Amino acid sequence: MLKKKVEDICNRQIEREGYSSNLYLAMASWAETKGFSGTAGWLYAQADEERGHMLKFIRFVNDRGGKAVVPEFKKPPVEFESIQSLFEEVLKHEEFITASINEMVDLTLSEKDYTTNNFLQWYVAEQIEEESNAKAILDKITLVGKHNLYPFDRDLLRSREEK
Ligand code: OFO
Repeated sequence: MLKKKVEDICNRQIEREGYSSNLYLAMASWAETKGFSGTAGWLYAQADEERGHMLKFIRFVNDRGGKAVVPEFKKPPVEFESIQSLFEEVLKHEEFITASINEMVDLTLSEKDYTTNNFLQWYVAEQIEEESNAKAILDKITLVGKHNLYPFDRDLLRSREEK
């Protein structure tokens, strides 16, 4: 049975993962309307992954005898300044999610909830990957230069097709 404190922080994370999904969906939609179909495809896939992360938390809370709450979500931004600033925002957001997961890990240790701690390890590993993906994309943008984003966008398109 989940302790109330742990249940509450899991519900907080359900909101954060769901917001991540909506944020990437908003970014995908913006990129699509600007003609960056590769970037949009990458972001649409990312939005699906984040929805998966939210569902995983919902199932976990309910399986452990808690009650997962589907929250209201804040509206994500509609406009983004540029492809570069969009990915800077992705990285910043993922760093925020990492800090949030780390805070949960701390709580499970102080509450001696080793089951939830074990469950969270999947997210710890996932965050390493997500931060490094965002950093790699930003490096690529620097390499191609802000004014020649066409090859970059094709590259992201290909990276999805290869998966
Ligand atoms: Fe990318 O954040 Fe979920 O975990």
